[in-house]
Amino acid sequence: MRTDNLGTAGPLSGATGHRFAIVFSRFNDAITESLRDGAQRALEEAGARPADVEVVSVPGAFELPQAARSLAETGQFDAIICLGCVIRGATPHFEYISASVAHGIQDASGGTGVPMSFGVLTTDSWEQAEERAGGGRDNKGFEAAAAAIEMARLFRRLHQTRPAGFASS
Ligand code: INI
Repeated sequence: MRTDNLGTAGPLSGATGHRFAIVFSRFNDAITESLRDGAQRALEEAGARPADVEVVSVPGAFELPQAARSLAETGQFDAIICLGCVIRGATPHFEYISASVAHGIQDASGGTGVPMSFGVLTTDSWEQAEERAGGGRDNKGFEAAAAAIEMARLFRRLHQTRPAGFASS
């Protein structure tokens, strides 16, 4: 079966009854606001209730892991969607910021046990960023939300499933 980038063939589903946080950075806001909109579209398509979606912003991508960890530690969210945009030409710190954001999000997720998806664009140019933040299903915010929904569902199932013969006390 042919699938799109999301690994799915039809509309998104399965978000109802889960709580999500979207954290997006305001640096390069024309791009990151489109990523946020893409993530919100995906959550809505998948049936998430608006009251179950918290949206917060941080100054730049570097701050994403700190906010994502803090959101996870509230215990209120089944998954966290992290969105940002780092453009190579715009900073000599491109490699540092990109790597620290990726590792920071991974550490925050591993440390808290709350799935976090990576919707941070790391591009060579503004044009490349725009291509990934359009109005379609290939918007990287949309894709990051789809991944978060899948992980939220998976984690709930795994945490509800006890191995055969597991003695409950
Ligand atoms: N933050 C971004 O999100 N994208 C960038 O391209 C960027 N550049 O070019 O520097 C950027 N810098 C800010 C950084 O993320 C922090 O907010 C800042 O260093 C304060 O901690």
